[in-house]
Amino acid sequence: MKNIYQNIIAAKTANKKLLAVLIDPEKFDVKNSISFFEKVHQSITTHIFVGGSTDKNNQTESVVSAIKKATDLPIILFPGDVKQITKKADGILFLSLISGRNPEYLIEQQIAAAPILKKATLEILPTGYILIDGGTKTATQKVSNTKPISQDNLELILNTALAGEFSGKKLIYLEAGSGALETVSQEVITLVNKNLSIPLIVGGGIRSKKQLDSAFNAGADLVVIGTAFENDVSFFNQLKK
Ligand code: 1GP
Repeated sequence: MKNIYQNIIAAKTANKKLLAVLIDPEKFDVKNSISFFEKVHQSITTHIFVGGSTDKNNQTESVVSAIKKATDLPIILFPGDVKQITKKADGILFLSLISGRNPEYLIEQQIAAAPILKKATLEILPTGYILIDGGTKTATQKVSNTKPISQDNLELILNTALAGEFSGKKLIYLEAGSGALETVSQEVITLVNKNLSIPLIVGGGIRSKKQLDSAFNAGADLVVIGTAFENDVSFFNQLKK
């Protein structure tokens, strides 16, 4: 499957909002994938993201294969590191953690990934990844050993996002971190959306339809939800097509 980015742009132009379900390979039970995807398909979900801060048992590839059998939705890798790359997915968020100052996640992992991606047919989606303080120390913060930007520091968030766009990123991802206590605020989303022309992904701590709508209304083009579906698969019932 190609044209993932073109489809995101087309949706943004048409003001059609997108929802990605984030599947963490360490937590996903492949035995339940068919019933899980029955729920997904009845909901407004448009994309499947696969990834986590860690994948200790190298399960990403087998999980992606199982997901592929269960859905035709685009499967996009959201990797915590280079080991989580598998050519079996459709695309990859080629992330740079631009809110951080750790060279490992700014460029080192990307260099290690380059020869693998050169040989794969994954659609590469260059993404400026911005970690925002969600009120708790999340796995992203721990693993990347970087500090999130405070929600109050609007100027730094905006300038970081703009620097991402100007350096050629095709997407900006505002991330409060998986399981965040506070989601990225409407104020932050509105400001970044107003000033950027590339699509905006928002995720971290979204657990209700109200929070999802509020992120969309503020200007998120694509929202990512993981934990809420892991905790309670019936959440899909509130997000029916
Ligand atoms: C984390 O943005 C994603 O990388 C999703 O976060 O698990 O809190 O939904 P949640």
